Amino acid sequence: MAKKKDRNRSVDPAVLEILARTEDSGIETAYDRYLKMQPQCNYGEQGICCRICIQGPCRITKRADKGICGATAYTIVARNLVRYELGGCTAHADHGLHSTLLAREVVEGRAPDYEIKDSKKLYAVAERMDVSTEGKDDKAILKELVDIAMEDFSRLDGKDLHWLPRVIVPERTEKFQDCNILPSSIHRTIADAMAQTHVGMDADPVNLVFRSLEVSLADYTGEHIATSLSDVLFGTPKPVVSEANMGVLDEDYVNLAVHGHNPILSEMIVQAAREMKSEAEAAGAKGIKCAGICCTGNELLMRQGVPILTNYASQELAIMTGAVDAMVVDIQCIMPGIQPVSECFHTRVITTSPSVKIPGAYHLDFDEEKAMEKAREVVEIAISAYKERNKEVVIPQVKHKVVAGFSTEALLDLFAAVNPDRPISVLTDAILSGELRGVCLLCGCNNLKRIHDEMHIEIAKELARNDVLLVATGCAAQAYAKSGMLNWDAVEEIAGEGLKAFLGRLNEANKDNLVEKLPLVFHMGSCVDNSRAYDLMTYMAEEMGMDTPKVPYAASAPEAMSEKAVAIGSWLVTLGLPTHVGVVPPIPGSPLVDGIALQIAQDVYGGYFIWETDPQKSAEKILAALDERTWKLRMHQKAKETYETETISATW
Ligand code: BF8
Ligand code: SF4
Repeated sequence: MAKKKDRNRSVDPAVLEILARTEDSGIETAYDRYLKMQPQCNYGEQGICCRICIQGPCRITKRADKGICGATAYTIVARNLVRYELGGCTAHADHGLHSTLLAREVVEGRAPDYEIKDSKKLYAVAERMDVSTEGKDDKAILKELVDIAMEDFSRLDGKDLHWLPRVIVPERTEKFQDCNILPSSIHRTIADAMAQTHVGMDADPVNLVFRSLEVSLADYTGEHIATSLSDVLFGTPKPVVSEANMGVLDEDYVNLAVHGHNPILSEMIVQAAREMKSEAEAAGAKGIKCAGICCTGNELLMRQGVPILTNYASQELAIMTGAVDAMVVDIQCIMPGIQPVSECFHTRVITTSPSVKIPGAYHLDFDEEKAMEKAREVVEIAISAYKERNKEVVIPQVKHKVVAGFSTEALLDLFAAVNPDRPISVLTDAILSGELRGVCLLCGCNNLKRIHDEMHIEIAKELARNDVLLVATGCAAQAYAKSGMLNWDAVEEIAGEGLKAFLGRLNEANKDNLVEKLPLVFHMGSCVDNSRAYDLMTYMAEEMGMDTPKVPYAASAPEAMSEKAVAIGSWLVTLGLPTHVGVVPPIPGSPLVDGIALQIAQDVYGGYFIWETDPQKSAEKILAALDERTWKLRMHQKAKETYETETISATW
């Protein structure tokens, strides 16, 4: 597919409108900087540039086939890969640990504005973690979960993680023990892997890649802890109706954009905004509208029905509407570019984490002990900025209805209306009968190397036409929200007959509980909520009595960008999924490491990567991967019925 050479690198009409309007404004965004950055360094793109020690940078060329220390291309590529995953794993660990520390404060009574909102989830997590609940109150149960999580972050005694083996099928745990990649603790794995990649340490690419997979499992564990504890503290999402895209802003209101990843702050801000309507009215506004960007946006949409403003690539453009009075950010995926753009308007950028400060932005140290007070301060800043609007407000009138809130629990509830005894069999039976061709998780970021949102949308449409049940998280889910694919109209317009029949049956069975019909794509939440999507895979594997690589479930990250996405992609593969990536990561500089990712991973773990940049071909490859698994399953099923044998080996 030809790369677009101009700055209009998006298929989102709201984004294109703002880009066109600001062509000569002199305001620079990621869309301009992407062009200025061309051509990007080929050595970097291939993964064969090493900056691990300051004898470097060393790059592998025809003339110099080794770095100064003697590291070859395969060592350099593999080592860089471990470092990418470490970046991702530490980010998720930071998020998961923060949730754990907040839970501890709640238990100890030091975070008065928070509480245990979802006892049912608390009991469910306790059961999975083998924590007995008998005779204990909720806080005592939560304390035990906090202790388990804390130990899983910090253990140094070499014993296995507690959390991970309890949320995956036992065959996976055995595989990881056999291959020696089951982490002992999250922080220990991070430290070991960092040490292993120092100059003069590991040169063996296979050993390095195996370590990277251990890092990815530590990453998964951090995400699972984050999601589980967030549900306990803020509630497990259930179906909710909202809207998405720039049109959710309203000139007559104080508009507060909430951006980042962690619901700890944003949940409070939304509550404060609801309570401070009269202050906004006193300033001349009709009220306060919160709207989300990136994964904090997803968290708020899922639990509070807060509209989605936009996703990663277009975060600066939201400010260029002139309607955003404040943008409050917590952690991760916050472009430093938002601050200079905000200076061209009245918009206040407010940072809140000690690890995220941007020169020129207002910094407010968020403190869980005084959460509501701090949240009110943020809202006050937005209200006072509203009074200082100094430019014409131009809001693209683009927005779509969104039906979201599909936690794994919410999906199982939908299935339970059809089959209360074995809810998950509603999904697995639909695959075995041929009604559905499988499940695909659509996830990951925006990457300016691609046309913003284009590949997310095209792949999803093609898979839906071919009867694949779609679940989505992260910026991918926001691409669907913004383009009108998270509602029933999209089902009518796009879904194949099988998918339509399946969703129709669920609608019918749930008609007394649903306010809106089901969407084409099920929004499962933020990027840490990929753990929800994988829980679904685990339940399917349990129902079918087999290891995950036999389950017709694939993943796709069409615009992967962040180190977190690299870590997620790696655990998806390690946990048994064919995983498509639409941006070739910096690996091909070593055919050996590339071969491990594309082929050897499959031989060992059953999951594997697919690099494909063309949307149509990507969809075809994902369908082929699903069909291969479904075909085998049906053959086994037939053999079982004909010869009355057991299903052949459950393990991979
Ligand atoms: O954690 S999808 S750009 S916002 S990294 Fe970031 Fe990527 Fe978006 Fe959410 Ni995930
Ligand atoms: Fe060069 Fe080796 Fe140092 Fe890397 S570790 S920068 S290859 S000398």
